Amino acid sequence: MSASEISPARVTLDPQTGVLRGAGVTESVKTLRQLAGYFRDEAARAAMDPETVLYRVQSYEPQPEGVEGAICCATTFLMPGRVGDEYFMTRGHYHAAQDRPEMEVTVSGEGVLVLMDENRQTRAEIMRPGSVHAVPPRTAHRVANIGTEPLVFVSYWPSETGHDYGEIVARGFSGRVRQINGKPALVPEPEA
Ligand code: PAN
Ligand code: ZN
Repeated sequence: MSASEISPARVTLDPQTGVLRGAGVTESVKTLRQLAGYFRDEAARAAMDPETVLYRVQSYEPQPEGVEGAICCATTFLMPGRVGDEYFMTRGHYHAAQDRPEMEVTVSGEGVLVLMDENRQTRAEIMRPGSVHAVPPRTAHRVANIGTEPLVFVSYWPSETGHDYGEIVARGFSGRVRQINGKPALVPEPEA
């Protein structure tokens, strides 16, 4: 029997920082300019520096988006801050293949995962280092940073999933994470 080579991983995820490195890792950045219309107080957003970086995402997708055959992962680095009383947050989305779930694992920082089902019922879970969150099928998900340092978390989803941002652009979430009397709260948002 001849020994075959044991090869190193082509991609690494630093467990301390969440940084993904290696062949096929891509990175994207979202600034305040790109989140026009997402926050409750659009005037406050428009008055801030549009080049303010809200979050960066490093992704490792072994198959292209929408093509089955892999599990993808991505680290999101979400900065601390607020637009008015609303904490910095990701855009949020449903999955295009609606029956596909997701998992979030928090690396560092303090956040809130907002989950909205297809009946627009919204609930939220606290994200802390080590917390693991199952996002069920047919559930829109968004993350808010309620802390003072970057919130870092890793997401896992099947490659065939695809992302659907349209419904959130059109109708938003039915609850927003806002600072009320100095503390974060999930506040119901009446539809316009
Ligand atoms: C995450 C998100 C990431 C950025 O990787 O894509 O946190 O949020 P938005 O995509 O909503 O801007 C994920 O949910 N992947 O499916
Ligand atoms: Zn997702």
